[in-house]
Amino acid sequence: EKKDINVLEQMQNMTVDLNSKVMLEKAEKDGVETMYKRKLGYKVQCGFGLQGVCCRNCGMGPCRISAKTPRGLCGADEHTIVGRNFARMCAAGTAAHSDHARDITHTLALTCPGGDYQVKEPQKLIEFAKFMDVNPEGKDIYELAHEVAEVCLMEFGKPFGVSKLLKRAPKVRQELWNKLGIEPRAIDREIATVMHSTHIGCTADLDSLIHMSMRCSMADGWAGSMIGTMISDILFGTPKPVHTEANLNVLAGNNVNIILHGHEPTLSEMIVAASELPEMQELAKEVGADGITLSGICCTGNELTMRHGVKIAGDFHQQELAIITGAVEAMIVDVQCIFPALPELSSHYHTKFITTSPKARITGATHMEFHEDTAMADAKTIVREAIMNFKNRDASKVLVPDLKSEGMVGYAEEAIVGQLNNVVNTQIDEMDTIKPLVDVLASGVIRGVVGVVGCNNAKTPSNHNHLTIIKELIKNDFLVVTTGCGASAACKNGLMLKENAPKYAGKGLATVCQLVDIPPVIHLGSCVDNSRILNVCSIVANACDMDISDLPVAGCAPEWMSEKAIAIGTYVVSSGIDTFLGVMPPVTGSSKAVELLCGGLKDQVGACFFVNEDPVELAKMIMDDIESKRPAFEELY
Ligand code: SF4
Ligand code: MSK
Repeated sequence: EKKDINVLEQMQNMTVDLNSKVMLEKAEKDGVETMYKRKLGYKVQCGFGLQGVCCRNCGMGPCRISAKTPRGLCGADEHTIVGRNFARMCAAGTAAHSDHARDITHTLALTCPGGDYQVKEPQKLIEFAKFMDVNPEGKDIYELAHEVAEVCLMEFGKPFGVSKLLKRAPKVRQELWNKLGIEPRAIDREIATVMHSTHIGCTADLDSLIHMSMRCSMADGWAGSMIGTMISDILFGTPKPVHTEANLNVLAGNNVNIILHGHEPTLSEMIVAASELPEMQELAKEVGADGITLSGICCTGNELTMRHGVKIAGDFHQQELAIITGAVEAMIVDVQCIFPALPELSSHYHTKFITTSPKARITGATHMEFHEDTAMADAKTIVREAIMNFKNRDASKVLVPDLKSEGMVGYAEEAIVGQLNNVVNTQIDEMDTIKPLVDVLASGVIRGVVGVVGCNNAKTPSNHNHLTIIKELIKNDFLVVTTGCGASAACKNGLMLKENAPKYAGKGLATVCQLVDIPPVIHLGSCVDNSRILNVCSIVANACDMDISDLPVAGCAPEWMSEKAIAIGTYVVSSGIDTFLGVMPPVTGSSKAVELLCGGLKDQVGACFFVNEDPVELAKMIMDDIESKRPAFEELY
């Protein structure tokens, strides 16, 4: 008995989310396992892995670098092994984001009048077509959509030239990338190049490995993610500020609860449409429910909340806890960040765990494959399956914790800039329009803008770093923009409520929030939407005739865990934005890698990584860094 209490307390100490603590207690009572429990089993994690000095890139390995074995069997030293492992993380992250973008682009190619997928933002399509050198003159909007899709798909595998999308960046930055040789070519080519060059017997030079990591990650941020975000807006609409609620209490008592988890909006948008059909609503009533409640986890949650106000059930670390409420009829997943533990966990409750993508099948799941060309029919089948499962809910197993918070979400570039100009959805390439944003920055009313983004990591208590850093920043008049699970953490804790600006924000920021009616923490969307941050930075830098590295901005991933986050951090640094991490990447086994990533890159691209596991200290480092840039920025402006 004593031991159990101890275990529970230890698990509860691994999160600051009060709902999560309640659900961990229920997990113990129900006798089910969660990530928190498994983490307790990992008393000591592998030191070689933590330092990035384990190599298994060939069958002679694994080789692990230590004082006794300073080289792998092939002679690779710690710098080569760490560099190769880092590059492969960047390649995996780039592949994930960009493959997501590829699917969205294929969906654009499927659009037709009256079809399941249509062009919701024709004007944005026309502007994007021009940007991609496609002439929209005299073309039907669907003819144009198909042509743009083809041109974008070429960005994945074109044989010659660098990414077309780089021209969004300030000229001076483009020239720097060119000089350094880190302009990404075709997206798939950059991923393949990293995989090839990190094969046994290829690159054994740290500088070169980090350079190819940067070029590959740039293919993520400036090409793959940029395309993913742009085409999502064209297909599903540019997000506009909308009210939402967040945390597990959004699960409704007598409704059919469907949770969408994963990343790609092609599936989830169709599930939203299917669940709103009268036939589905009626079916829900027939089975004894009051209605259907959709909610989201991870980036699908962000995509849906910012376009439809669909509620956020939770973040990455709450995916198991949602099922443990016993109130979820179906968890529908597509790709990325989905725990393989979920099918087994679901089997203890009535929850149907449904995989939909051939790219992410999980043993034990109900697999109901979703195809874009039969999208609505597939979505209806899946929603029906969830509704029919309502009768299996066991009231004795249900416990929905009490807390949720409200917030305003869905600030795309247009809304951020437009709202500061008091006009939503305006054109944003004119200095006139962007001037209010630059003015509040230059005057120092807002000291800087920080993108606090990314995951939850079991190396830190869930949400603790995110919340500590965000609160420190806004208290000191730094505006925070956020995406991914960081955004969920902020929303769950009331930081996206305009009314809370006076409570949490410093005087300058609170005044701006009140004047232009924005919350102190701005919801920018999902992980691929970090490309929106690049976009806004470019617009501001171009308007001020500066480089991105001159701006009083920073990136921060306080609880990063995924390979995508490493790719994001690397493209953000390559774009000239200092990036602050709350968890050390697996590079400490190479002193040269640490020196380069956390210092040397500054001389090359004007930015580098900073790492500190204490969130208060990390926040201070961010603020000091931005303050050190302010005099030059003010002078330039
Ligand atoms: Fe060992 Fe070299 Fe093979 Fe890596 S590539 S496993 S260091 S022999
Ligand atoms: S979902 S990548 S845990 S932010 Fe995009 Fe959250 Fe990180 Fe997955």
